[in-house]
Amino acid sequence: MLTARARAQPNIALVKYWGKRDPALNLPERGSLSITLDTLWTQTQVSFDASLGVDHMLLDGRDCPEGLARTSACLDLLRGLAGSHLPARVETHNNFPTAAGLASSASGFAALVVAGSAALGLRLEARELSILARRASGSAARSIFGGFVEMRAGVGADGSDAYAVPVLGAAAWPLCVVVAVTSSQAKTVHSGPGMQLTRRTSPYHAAWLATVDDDLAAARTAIERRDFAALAAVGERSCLAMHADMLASRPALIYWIGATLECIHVIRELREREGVEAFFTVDAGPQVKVVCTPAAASRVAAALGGVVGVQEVLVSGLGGGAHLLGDAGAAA
Ligand code: 2P0
Repeated sequence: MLTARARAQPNIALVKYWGKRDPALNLPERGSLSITLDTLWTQTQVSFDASLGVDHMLLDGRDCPEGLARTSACLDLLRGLAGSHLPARVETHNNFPTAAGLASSASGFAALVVAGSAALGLRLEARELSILARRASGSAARSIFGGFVEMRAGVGADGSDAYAVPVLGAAAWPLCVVVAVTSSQAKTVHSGPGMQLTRRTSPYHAAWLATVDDDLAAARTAIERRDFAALAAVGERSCLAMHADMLASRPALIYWIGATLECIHVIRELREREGVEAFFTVDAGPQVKVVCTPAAASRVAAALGGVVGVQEVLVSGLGGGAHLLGDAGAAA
């Protein structure tokens, strides 16, 4: 039996990804920029074993038939590289609530690619791992790396230049992320189909895409200078422009609920009236993620916890990239 275990953390995009130029190869229309978290993680063990017959997947100890197709498709890429036809058993565990809207697909597929490739004896560079993770889920390409990470959209039709690169290590600017969980309902439109709907029908899509390159440049400069106010400005405007594009889809994609908007107002007020270094971002769901300095984290957590409709508040620092667990050491 060939087996390996890996751990990866979710990431939160500050300059957002919304739109695919090639859905089959999962190529993004534009780049994106994210921060990788630390205390929240997915841990995955992959065991290739001829006696299994077919692939199996367990999520938090339970059979997960709904996750099997994407998992097997990702393993097929690894098997193709290794010239293997062995079926696999995948056991994966998240230490955070899946309903927290923390892109468990990002940490999940990053951990799967790192563990699966190691189990098959493939010695892949971090860039190759990022490309393979991207094929499974666009945001997973970023969770291969820690700290501040930029996803490059690339221009090639084959996707060989569409991968993530590290921008700045987690310790070099140790920010915090406070997550306000406002709903535990499963999302109605998943990111993949949502992006396709927006690209096809939103009259604002070209305008959204036109913002991304300038926002990436502004975010890079803010990170280089450790300029929190500049990062806050770009982070909030990228999030809001993406949601404007989603809202203009036909039918409309409205991922927010009332508590989402209430959290946004609370964070803007904390910053504008009291000078608290914090800014919000929201993904394809109703949860609000607030990026702040470590000094502001308890203040932000208390403020979000006081919003009617907020069910849970999670706090994380920034962390490292996906890595192997056990004797094999770190992969990235
Ligand atoms: C992001 N999101 O940049 C954006 C913002 C959601 C909103 O990346 O179809 O689950 O698997 O490539 O990676 C979520 O998209 O999409 C996402 P697929 P994924 O974080």
